[in-house]
Amino acid sequence: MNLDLFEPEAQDNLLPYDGVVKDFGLILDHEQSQKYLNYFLQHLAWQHDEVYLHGRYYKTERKVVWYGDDDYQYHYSGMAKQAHIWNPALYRLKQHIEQLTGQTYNSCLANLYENGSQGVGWHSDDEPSLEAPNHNVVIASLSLGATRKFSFKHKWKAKKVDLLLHSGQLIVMQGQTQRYWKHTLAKSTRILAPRVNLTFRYFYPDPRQYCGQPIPLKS
Ligand SMILES: O=C(O)CCC(=O)C(=O)O
Repeated sequence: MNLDLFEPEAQDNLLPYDGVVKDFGLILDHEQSQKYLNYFLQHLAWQHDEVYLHGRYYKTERKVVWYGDDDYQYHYSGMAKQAHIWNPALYRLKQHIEQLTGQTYNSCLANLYENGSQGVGWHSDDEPSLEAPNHNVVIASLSLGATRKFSFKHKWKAKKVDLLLHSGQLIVMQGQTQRYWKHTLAKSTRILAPRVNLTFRYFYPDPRQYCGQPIPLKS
């Protein structure tokens, strides 16, 4: 796919304090977003996610897949996941997003919501493997497909920020965002179309290098 891409400027911080979320607006036009959506729906190795919460295993309705520079093992929600080596179209998008955001990403966690009955609950992406020594986690998040409501709530203060994420829109969560804020993708039965979300991240293959605690590996 050889797609021309816009060069948007990031807007000011969408959070009032304790973190930075930048909106780069639409980095793909409608036709480009639709092409990428259809391509990724068909060509990424989607699987239902598995999480271990409160002593029980659950399979999520949404599907996920993780790609990266290497076959990294990644841990979240009590489970170990294995990355696939980059899909070429995903890699090209990663390079473009690196140029736009001035950051480097070595992995991408992709999410597929078949329709509005699927979402993701309140959480923060604060695993040690994503944290640089200064706790700065940078996550570039590109939306493709159905417009969905994405919200932040502060972990300790009564503050909430709601956004609508449109097809082709890029936001970047950085600074102390994951430390102070949780985020969620709300469900809505009125939404019938699929949405793919690509979260480009920098993964630290040996988190023990950056924090004192070893992470127990699950078999
Ligand atoms: O689909 C989204 O926009 C959110 C995904 C998300 O919260 C995550 O991957 O941590």
